[in-house]
Amino acid sequence: MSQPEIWRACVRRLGNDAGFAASIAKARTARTWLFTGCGTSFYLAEAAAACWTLLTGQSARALPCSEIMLFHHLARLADPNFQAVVISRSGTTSEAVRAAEILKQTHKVSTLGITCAPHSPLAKSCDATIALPDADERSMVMTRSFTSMLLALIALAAQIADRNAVTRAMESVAGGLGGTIHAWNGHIEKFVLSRTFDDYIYLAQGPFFPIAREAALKVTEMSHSYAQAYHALEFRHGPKSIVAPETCIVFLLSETGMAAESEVLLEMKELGGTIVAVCNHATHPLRHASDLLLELNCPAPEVALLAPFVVPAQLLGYHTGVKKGFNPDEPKNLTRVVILD
Ligand code: F1P
Repeated sequence: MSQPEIWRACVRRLGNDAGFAASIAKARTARTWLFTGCGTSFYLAEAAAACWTLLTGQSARALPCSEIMLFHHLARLADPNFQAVVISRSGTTSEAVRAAEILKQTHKVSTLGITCAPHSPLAKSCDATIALPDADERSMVMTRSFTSMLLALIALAAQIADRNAVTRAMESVAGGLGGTIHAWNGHIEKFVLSRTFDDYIYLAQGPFFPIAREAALKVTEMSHSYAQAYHALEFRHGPKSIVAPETCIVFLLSETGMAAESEVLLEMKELGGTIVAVCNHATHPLRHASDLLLELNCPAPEVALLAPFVVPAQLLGYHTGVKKGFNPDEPKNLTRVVILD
């Protein structure tokens, strides 16, 4: 619930952040980007890579840190003007620190760290680091740390690409979420208490697909439920066989793909699924077909919507976990950081 003000604080802090300034200078010469992290931070890497390409036109991709450790030839790290971004809330995840060291020492790749822990092993390993300590959370589960680090990377891409409308949007999405998060929380709590689901499906396209993957992970971590993410139009090609009233199907609707994604939504409603629609501006068919409609109504470029669009999943996971008698902040089998021997 603190995300609106934390986003404002983090975006304002970037203006005086030495790591941010160093990253802008570095980024002006880079041509190929690799974003990497683990778990939630890997999905953050995927979302950041998509935004990077959309905003700067440069080649950007994402890999889990483990792939840099185990299959670094597949990662094509020898491209000229190569820049790596290593993402880790704790800055101590073994795979993230090892990946940063392999990139820098073995492959001589320039490394930028993004973390909520300024004095962490990751910060020590990288050439430059953007640290957002205000965004850290006590919970084992990443919520505001995910969205704040994502917004910081979108702000960096916008600076490099001189996309001032996106830079300005960082404040407006904080205001947009601030104006609706309490209503969303109430609607989602009521929705969760009035229904029981066997399965949770998140559907999205383009830069929203990594957000769907993070959303599914939130529901799994916080409520010990099985959740999956697919590209919206891919869902027709087999996975839709699972659809039933006990299937909660959440659409994270882009503006670019709204028409095609809405067709899938209407088809899944016809199949009897329970439909949740997350969008910026709803159409009449969406209002009619959705069992729960969460509309942001924020005048912002599409890439600035990624952070607020993950918040409904955080709230759905939280209320579902509480309803099932779990502590959403301490998921079963999970530790706050994965440390390997
Ligand atoms: C990465 C991570 C989290 C996960 C859990 C264990 O942490 O895998 O994504 O939710 O907390 O650690 P970090 O490298 O971003 O600190």
